[in-house]
Amino acid sequence: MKLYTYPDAPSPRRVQLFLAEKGLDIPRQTIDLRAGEHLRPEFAAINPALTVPALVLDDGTCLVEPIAICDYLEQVHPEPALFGRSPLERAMVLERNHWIETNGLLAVMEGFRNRSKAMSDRALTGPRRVSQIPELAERGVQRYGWFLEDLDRRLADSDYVAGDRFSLADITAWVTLEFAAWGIRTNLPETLTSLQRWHRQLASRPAFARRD
Ligand SMILES: N[C@@H](CCC(=O)N[C@@H](CS)C(=O)NCC(=O)O)C(=O)O
Repeated sequence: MKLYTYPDAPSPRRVQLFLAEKGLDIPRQTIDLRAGEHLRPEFAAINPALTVPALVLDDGTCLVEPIAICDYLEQVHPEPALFGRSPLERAMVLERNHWIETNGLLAVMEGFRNRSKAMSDRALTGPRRVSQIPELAERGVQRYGWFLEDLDRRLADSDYVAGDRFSLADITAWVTLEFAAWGIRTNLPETLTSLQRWHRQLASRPAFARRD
């Protein structure tokens, strides 16, 4: 197994936090996105979508969606369980995770990729040139604000994003907040106290305290 990654970018960071929480260390190679290494033919031969993470299995299969990579690792290494421990818990983790991806991660991505100078003809990942839409950047930032308010309300009723147990959904939410801090320069408002409490709780976990 080998993981192609770039630790500073949100999607690979999700997988790396998942691995750290599992206590797994698998061989990895950094693909420097800033240097454009993901656009080179050598990496296109591994992942034609030109994105990281990419997990190449021993039989040559390549998984490129964080949810699929994490699910595979969960099946192969079930402990500690990060997708819940019952059918209902698993459904809640997947439900919340999808909600965070759609309303949080995607909103930040729209905000970042549609206004960053470095992304001027790369508003979407992949091999095609895609122009920026400034209005989409604005809407992404607005949508992220709504996401934070909604997440804060949800966290008023539970310790973690998908209930009383730490899960993949917490990793996705944490990475979304990190991405927003540098990607659209939006930090967590002091007024969102449940979110602040959750954030302190996660920051004390060893996997979250270090960067690798
Ligand atoms: N479908 C994957 C896409 C992964 C993705 O977009 N990765 C970004 C880094 S976070 C990337 O490789 N970007 C390359 C680029 O900007 O061209 C996901 O939803 O996570």
